[in-house]
Amino acid sequence: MRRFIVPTIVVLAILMVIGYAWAASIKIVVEGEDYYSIKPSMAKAPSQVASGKAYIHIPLRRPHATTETGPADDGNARFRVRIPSAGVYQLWARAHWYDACGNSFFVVVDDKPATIVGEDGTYQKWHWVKGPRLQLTAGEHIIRFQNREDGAKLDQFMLTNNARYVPVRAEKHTPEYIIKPPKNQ
Ligand SMILES: [Ca+2]
Repeated sequence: MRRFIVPTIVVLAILMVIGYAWAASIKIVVEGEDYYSIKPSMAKAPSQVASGKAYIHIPLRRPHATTETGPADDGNARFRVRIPSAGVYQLWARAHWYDACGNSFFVVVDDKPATIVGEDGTYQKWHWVKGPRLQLTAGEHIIRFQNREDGAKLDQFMLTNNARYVPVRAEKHTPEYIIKPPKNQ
């Protein structure tokens, strides 16, 4: 009988570990247009190719800034996100950059110092950009995407506690984690 009990326990233990890892893997996907509040020059725009048929962006200025002169304003979008359990979350942004002078946002989480998302070399194409790793407590957090350069667009962003996950296409958004403003506001 013992011959069977030991392997059974091992198999059950492995299944429990797999189950725990599966259950503990959290993906929070927020559409750029699901902001709680927005301040110009950040603006919402329609799109046939963006997820949810919309994105937010810092519209191109004429003339487009061709040097790293700093943003013209503090236009931003604020998101209220409910984190289900405390942990380290990787931020990803599904972005579309105009050029080397239009390829980043500031990201501010709660009252922490701003970090930069972007500065990569993929232009004129929606793609996922790896952002900072964030230590987050369970509960509500405010995430702000803010103007750093004109010509930067945001379709979605994602927070995941699965450090190995690399998004490729647009992700299915998860409204259960997003706090929306009351209607008629
Ligand atoms: Ca979108």
